[in-house]
Amino acid sequence: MTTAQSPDELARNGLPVEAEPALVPRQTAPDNAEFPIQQWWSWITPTRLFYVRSHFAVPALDPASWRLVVDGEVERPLALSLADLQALPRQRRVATLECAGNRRTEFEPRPPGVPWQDGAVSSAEWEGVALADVLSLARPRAAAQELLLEGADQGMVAGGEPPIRFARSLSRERALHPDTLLADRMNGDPLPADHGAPLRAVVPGRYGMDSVKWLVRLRLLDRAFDGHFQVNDYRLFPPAGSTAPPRPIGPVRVNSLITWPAGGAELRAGREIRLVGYAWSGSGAIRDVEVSVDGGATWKAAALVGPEAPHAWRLWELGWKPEAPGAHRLAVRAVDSTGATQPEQADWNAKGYANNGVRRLEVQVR
Ligand SMILES: Nc1nc2c(c(=O)[nH]1)N[C@H]1C(S)=C(S)[C@@H](COP(=O)(O)O)O[C@H]1N2
Ligand SMILES: [Mo]
Repeated sequence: MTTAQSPDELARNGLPVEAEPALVPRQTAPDNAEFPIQQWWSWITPTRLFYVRSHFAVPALDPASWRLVVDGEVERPLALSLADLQALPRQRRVATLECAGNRRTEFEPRPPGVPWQDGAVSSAEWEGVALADVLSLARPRAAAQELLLEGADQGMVAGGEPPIRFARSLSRERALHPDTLLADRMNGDPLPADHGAPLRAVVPGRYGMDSVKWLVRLRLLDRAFDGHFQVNDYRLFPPAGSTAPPRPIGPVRVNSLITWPAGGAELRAGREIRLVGYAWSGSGAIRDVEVSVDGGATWKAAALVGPEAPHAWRLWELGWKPEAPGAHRLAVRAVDSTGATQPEQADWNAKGYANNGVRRLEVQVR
């Protein structure tokens, strides 16, 4: 069983791959880039290939003078240094992060926003401390309903002045969940600047925006946070002209992708290859992955391979020997342990979030 494949190993699979996979830029200043999902298949995404989604320029933070302020509805306001945090019990979790805008470009018509294809998703081993342990030092009051997480990064947003910081709130329950971390290490190394150094939140099961990077403040609130990134962004907005209220995005939806072959690949008739890919869900384990090589007429169960963890994606694979020359339409869909599966097409929404429609692509057999 192979769970990580270098370009050489992939080429032996009969599929053309780049020699040096690299992040795929989708926007510059600030830099936003995708994991090259057609070029790499492993449970843990190498840090240099982990997608980057930043609303503003990366803030320069000096780890020596950096402090994490904990205030608001607490008995004991705090300003913690990195050393203070590192003295708490250490935790490690493998968790997948997916940007809510992943697969936005597959919506028709295409909503505005970073033009993500399907690589705004990656997995890493995060190391740090439980957010609950940090909060218990500050002793939240009974009135505390939400936890506001503030990043040090700031900039202007449409329709607003002065510059604002990136900030998101979590329910009290989610903030105290034992799997919600404040991470200072990623894949065994100190957290890199792009991914939130010196400290970021990692909120498994939720879309990426809750995993606030460059954390500088945790503020307990006695009411619902109504800042820009909570109410003007990151909700499912109806089409223009509709009076329907925006809906919450909710947990990461069950989703799956085909790594190989890529759309447009040329395969040889009579030669067996392995179809491989990823499947994940924010609500439970992946129970099944089904693959079709005939446009969705028939489906076969793929094998789930490699390691598993409660908040991490699963690798899948399926052998296939294409016989008939011509175009073949491939499709993949996953089912999670709650029984949730992928819709033929996800509901269109004005900002293009949470697209988990059945993934389809076409390959040529010669
Ligand atoms: N401070 C801050 N935190 C942030 C963001 C940001 O712009 N600023 N982007 C969020 C979004 S939308 C996503 S998808 C994830 C991406 O994390 P990554 O860049 O490590 O992949 O970070 C989240 N945390
Ligand atoms: Mo995101």
